[in-house]
Amino acid sequence: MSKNDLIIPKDFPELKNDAFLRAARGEETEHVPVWCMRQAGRYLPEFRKSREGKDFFETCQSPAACCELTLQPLRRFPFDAAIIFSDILVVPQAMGMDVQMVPGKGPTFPEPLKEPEDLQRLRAKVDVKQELDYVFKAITLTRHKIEGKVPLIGFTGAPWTLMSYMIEGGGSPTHSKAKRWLYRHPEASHILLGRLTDVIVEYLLGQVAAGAQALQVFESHAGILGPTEFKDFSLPYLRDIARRVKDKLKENGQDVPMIVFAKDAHYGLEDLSRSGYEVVGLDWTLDPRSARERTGGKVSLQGNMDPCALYAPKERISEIVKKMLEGFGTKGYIANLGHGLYPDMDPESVGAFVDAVHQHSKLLNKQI
Ligand code: 1CP
Repeated sequence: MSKNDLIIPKDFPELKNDAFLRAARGEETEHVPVWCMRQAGRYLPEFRKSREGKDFFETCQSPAACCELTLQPLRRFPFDAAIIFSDILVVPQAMGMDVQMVPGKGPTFPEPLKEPEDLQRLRAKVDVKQELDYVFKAITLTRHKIEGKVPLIGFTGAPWTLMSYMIEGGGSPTHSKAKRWLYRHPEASHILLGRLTDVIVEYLLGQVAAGAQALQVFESHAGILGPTEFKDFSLPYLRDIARRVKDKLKENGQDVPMIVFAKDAHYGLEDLSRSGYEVVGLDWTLDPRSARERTGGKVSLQGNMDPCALYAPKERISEIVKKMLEGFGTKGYIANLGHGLYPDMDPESVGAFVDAVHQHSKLLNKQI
């Protein structure tokens, strides 16, 4: 195979481990599949070495670098899925905003949106194929290089989460600038959320065309909204994304499972379970049994161990995992953390987590 063939999205190697895809569809699996949010991240020394001295978004724009970073955790741990290395903020960049990764500070927008007039600064028509082609190339290359070991997940930020970064200009404890828009400029907020939704739909479809086998939508800032604002400014767009992506894929005879992860949206769990996604991702504030009851077996669930439980000794990690598996049950369940791994976590603890999920779920399956 020549180098160029690796960026053509066809003739991908056959998938060997489909446990993640089957669990996403609610089917039985021999073991519960497991992956970790931020599994390609700074807790791995090889990740820090690859990233050393390189600009974050330049790395995101290099398909070869994204492929390498995506594959690194798979060389260490028997994860059942990989997530493409990228960032949610590539979407505001594609819409014409400048975003820089400032070491020690995180993502920064030098010129955030301040007032509704600033929407004029965004590109009127976003050529998703052209602007985000580097992500599509990274997905295609990785899909070839992963050699069918596990499925490759594509992702995006959800409209509200992206809107909040575009207005705040970076991370924020209160998101009060972005929430000010919701209360003061509801119409302009809906216009922005609608424009983000249009780009996101095209972006996700492009990721599937490039080779993504599942899609996760990160509504990381759901928890900053209350139930009323969530129903008004987040949920309709999450639904719209699932419906439009699924309709279009169906037209092409395709179907990929979609996961919605709305962090801290415990108030919206019932709504999320009816929002058109196969899987609902949960943060650690939800009890597994009650999450199953509240979602009525309609969707598969993903999550939700407290990431900080990885600071516990290995034996304790194993006990926590066992309890989590008993709570969720082993069918229609994908094990994960309730949020991303932190940079100071010990890779060995991540290995202990993955092994505990595989071991306990096989044992629990035998007891049924
Ligand atoms: O150089 C570095 O290592 C910087 C740290 C880092 C990494 C590893 C950032 C900066 N982004 C990423 C990669 C990334 N981001 C992935 C890919 C790989 C993987 O998960 O294994 C994914 C899925 C994301 C998604 C992402 N970026 C989210 C959603 C998930 C979540 O954490 O809730 C969010 C909110 C971001 C924004 C972002 N990017 C980076 C940081 C530090 C942040 C958070 C900033 C803040 O709000 O304070």
